[in-house]
Amino acid sequence: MSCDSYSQSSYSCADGRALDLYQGLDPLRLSSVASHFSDQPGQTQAKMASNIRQHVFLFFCIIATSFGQKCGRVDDNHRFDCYPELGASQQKCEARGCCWAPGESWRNNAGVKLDVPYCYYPLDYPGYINGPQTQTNYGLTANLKRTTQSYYPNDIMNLKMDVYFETDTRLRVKIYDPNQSRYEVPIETPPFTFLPSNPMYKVQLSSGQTGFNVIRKANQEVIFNTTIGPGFIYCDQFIQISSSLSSSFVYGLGEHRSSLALPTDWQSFAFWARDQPPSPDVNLYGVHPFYINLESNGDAHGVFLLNSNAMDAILQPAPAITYRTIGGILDFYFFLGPDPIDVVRQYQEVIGMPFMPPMWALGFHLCRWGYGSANGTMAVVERMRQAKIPQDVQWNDIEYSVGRKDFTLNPDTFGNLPTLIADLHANGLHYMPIVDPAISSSQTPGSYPPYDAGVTDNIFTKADDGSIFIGKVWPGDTAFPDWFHPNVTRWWQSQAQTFHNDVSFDGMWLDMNEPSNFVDGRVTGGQPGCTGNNYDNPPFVPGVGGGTLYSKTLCPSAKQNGNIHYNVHSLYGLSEVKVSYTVLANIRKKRPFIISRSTFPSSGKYGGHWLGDNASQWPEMHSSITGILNFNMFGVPMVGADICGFNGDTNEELCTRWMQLGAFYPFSRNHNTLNAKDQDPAIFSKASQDSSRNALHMRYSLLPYLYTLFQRAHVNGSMVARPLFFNFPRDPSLYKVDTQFMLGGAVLVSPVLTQGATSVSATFPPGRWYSNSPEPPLTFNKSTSMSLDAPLGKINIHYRGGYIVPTMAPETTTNATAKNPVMLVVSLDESGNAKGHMYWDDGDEIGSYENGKYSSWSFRAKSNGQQNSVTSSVDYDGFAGSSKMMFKGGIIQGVTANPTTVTLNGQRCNNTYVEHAQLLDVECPPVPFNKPLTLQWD
Ligand code: MIG
Repeated sequence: MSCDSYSQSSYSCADGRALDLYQGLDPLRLSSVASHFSDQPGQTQAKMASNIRQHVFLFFCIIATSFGQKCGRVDDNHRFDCYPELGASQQKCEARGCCWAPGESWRNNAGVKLDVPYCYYPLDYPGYINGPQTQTNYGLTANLKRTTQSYYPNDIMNLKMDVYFETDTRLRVKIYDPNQSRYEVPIETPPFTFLPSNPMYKVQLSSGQTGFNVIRKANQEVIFNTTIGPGFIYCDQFIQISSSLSSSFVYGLGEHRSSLALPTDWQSFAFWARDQPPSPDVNLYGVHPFYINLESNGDAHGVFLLNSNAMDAILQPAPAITYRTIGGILDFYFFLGPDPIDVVRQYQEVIGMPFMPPMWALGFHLCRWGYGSANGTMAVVERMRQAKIPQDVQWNDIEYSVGRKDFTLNPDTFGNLPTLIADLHANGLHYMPIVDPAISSSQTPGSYPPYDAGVTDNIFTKADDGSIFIGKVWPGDTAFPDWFHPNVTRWWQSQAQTFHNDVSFDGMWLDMNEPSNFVDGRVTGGQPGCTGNNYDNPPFVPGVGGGTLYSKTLCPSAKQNGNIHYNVHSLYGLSEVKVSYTVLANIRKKRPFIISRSTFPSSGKYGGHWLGDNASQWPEMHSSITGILNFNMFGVPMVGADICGFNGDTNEELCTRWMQLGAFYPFSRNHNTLNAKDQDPAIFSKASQDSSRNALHMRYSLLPYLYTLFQRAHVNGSMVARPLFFNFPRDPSLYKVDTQFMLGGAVLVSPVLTQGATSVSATFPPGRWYSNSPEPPLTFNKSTSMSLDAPLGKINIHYRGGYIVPTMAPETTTNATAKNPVMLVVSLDESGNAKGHMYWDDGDEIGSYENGKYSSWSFRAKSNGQQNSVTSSVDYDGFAGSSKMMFKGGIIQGVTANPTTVTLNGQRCNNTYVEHAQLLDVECPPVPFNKPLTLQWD
C-alpha cells in the first residue's frame, strides 16, 4: 500500500485501508499539543492540530506499511473487541478471523485493570460493502451487502440504509433488512416533512467501501465515522457497529452510575431495565441510549440509537464507541447542536417534550416506608407543621395496602387514610401513594377485582405458551399488566377510579416497573424459570446484571400485544407511565403528576423519575448530582434522589447537608426505607431544622423561577438542572464539574458533599456572581475555583450577573406562596444589565399553556449612571388570576452607591442598602403585576 496521499477531511491512505489509525488522535488533546507551538505566527490551534494530525497520520501509514501485517497495524486504543463473551482463547479468537495479542496489563491512573481486548478485529475484517448511493426525496439511500458470514448465526446479508435529512440540525440514519421487517421501537417520532434548506451536516458513503461518515459542514469535523474498526455485523440477534468519537468528552448513556464525563477507558455500559440499586458498572432501572459528545472547538453533537433490545455500549480511548444490540434495527439520530443545550432540545424534539408539572409538585415531598399507619404518617406531617418546615406532598409506601396488593387499603392500620388525605387537602397539601404494576393472581376468585377484571379484559402479559405469565412480587404470585394491550387503559382506569373514590390520591408513584420480579422468570408448577429458546437464551447476552435477560424479571419469551418481551422489556415503565398519565388525567381532570422508576426515551412526556434505592452515605449524595443532570439530558427534568438516602440509617450531619442539596433538586423528596431511623427534617435538632427550613424557604422563594424553568422545558426542551458547562460550553475547565450544578441560566448551587466540612471548593464560570448571603460580588474573567464558607447551616447559592429571577416570599406550601406578591432578584452584570422572564398560570389545570390560559412577563434592568431602572412588561395575559397578582420590589445587586430615592411607577419605596454587598433591598407599596412597571433608583 502506498501512504503518500491523504486528504485533510478524510485522511485515507491511498488504498483506503488505514483510515482508522488517525482516529484515535483526540482532537482536544491535539489542540492542546498545538497550543504549545504558540511561536508559530498565523497558525490557529485548529490548523496546527490538523497539521499534527496529518503528520502523525502519515507516520502511522508508514509504520503500517513496514509492518505489512493486518494485526500488527492496530494500536492498543483501536482494538475493537472480537470476543466480547466470556472464555476467549487464541483458538476461538482466530477461528473468528480475528487477532490475538494478550499479555499487556493495561491499568488506569487508579491502578484498576482495564478491559483492553486480547482478541480484536484485523483491519481487513470483511464487512458490508456499500452499493452506489441514490438521492431520494428525503435524503439518500444505499444498499449494503456482505459476502461472507460473520461468526454469529443468521447474518442478514443484504441491508438497506436510508438517510433522512430531517431538519438543518437533525439527521436520521436507518439501517434495516429490506426483505423482512424487524421489530422497531414503538415510540412516536416526528414524521419526515421536507428536505431542509441548509443542513449543518453531510453524510459520506463511498461505493465499494464499508461504513459511513457524518461530518459537520462548518468545519469538516467528523462526528460519526463507522469506517473504523470492523465495519459492522448485522445478524438476527447480534448487531454491532463502532464509530469514532470527536473527543473523549462523552455524556449520557443511561441509566448508570458513573461520572458526569463518562470514562472512555474500555468502559462497558449495559442497557436493559433492571431493579438494581445504583452502583457502578451495572445496568439500572431505565434505558437511555443517547450521548452528547464535545468536539475540538467546544461544539457539541448528540447521538441517539433508537433501539430497545438488550445492548452494550463500550467506550474506548481511541476515542470510540461500539454498540452491540441483540435485536431491532439500527436507527440513529444525530443532533448537530452546536451547543449542548441545543443538542438536548433537538433530542427532545424527537422523543417528546417533558410534561408540565402541577405547581404543587415543585414543593417539598416527604415519604418513607415504615410509618406503620395513617396515624404514624399524620404524626410526621404534624411534626413538620410544628417545625414550620415547608411541605407540599405526603407519600405512602406499600404498607397502606392489604398484603401489598394494589388498590387495597389496610383497614387496621390505614383505615383512616381518607381522613388524613382530607386534612392534607384542607391545608393545601397533596397525597401520593405507591402503585406497583404486579397484580396478585392468587386471591379467591371474586375477591380481588383488579385481577378478575384483568383476566376478563385480557390485559395480562402471556407466557410463550399463551397462559397468563405468573411471577412473584410483593403480594406473592402475580400477573403483569401488558401496558401495550388495547384494553389496558380501560382496565387500569376502572381499578384506579374505584380506589380513588375512597382514597383521593393526587398522583401516582410507579415502582417496580422494570418490571421487577422476585424470581428469575415464570413460576410454573411452583418452579421459576424460562424456556431454552433463542429469546430467553440468545446466542449473545450483553453484560446485564444477573447474567441472564430474565434475571429478576419476566422471561424474554413472554408475549405482549403481538410483541415479545425480548423486544419491549425496557419499555415496560414507559408504557405504564403513559397509560397512567391518561388515567390520572381522566380521574382528576387536573394535571397528572407521576414519578416512575423505570424510564425510556419519551418517559419525560408523562412523568418524572427518582434515582432509586440509594444509600445514606456521603458519596451517594455526590453521585446524585450526576444522576439528576443526566436525566435532564434525557428529557426527564423532574428528577431527584432520595434525600438523606434510602438504604441504611442516615445521620444528622449527612441529612442536614442532603436537605440543603435536595432543596434544589428539580424533584425534592426525602424518602427512607423500612426500619431505618426517621429522617424527616423535623426529627432533628433545632439547628438542623433551621437549616432545612432555610434551604426549603429558598426553594419556595424561587417558585416562580422554577415554575418558569419547567414551563420552558415543557415547551422548548431547555433543561431545568444543567451542568455548568451547558451554560458555558466553550470552557473546557468546566467539562468535568459534577459537584455543582445550575438551575436554568441564573442559579448556581454549590453544596457541601463531604463529612465535617465547613467550607466548599466551588468553581465559578466567568462573569459576575452574587451570593445568597450578603457578600461582595465575585467577578471572574475566566473560570475560577475558590473556597467558600459553608458552616453546617449554610448552602451556597449564587445568582449570575445579567439575570433577573422572579421570586415570592416563601410560605409552607406552594399554594400559599403563590398568593404572595412577586419580587425580583436583579443581578446586574459588569455593564449594568440584566434580563429575565416569568411564566405563570393556575398551576393545576391541564393544558394551560396550550390553551392560552397563562400569563408571561419580560424583565429588563439597566444601570449606567444616567438611568437606573428595572422594567416589567406583560408579554401575554391569558391567566384569569393575573389581575390579582401584585408586585412589590425585590433585591437589586450590583448597585454601587446608596440611592437617594427609589420609586415604583413614580411612588416612593422603602429601601435598605448594604454597601459591601452592593445590594439594594427594595420594598414598595404593592401594585398590580399585570400592568407595565418601572422601578427606578437615583
Ligand atoms: O422492593 O416499596 O425503590 O423506593 O420504598 C423494594 C418499597 C420496593 C423499592 C423502591 C423504594 C420503595 C420500596 N420499593
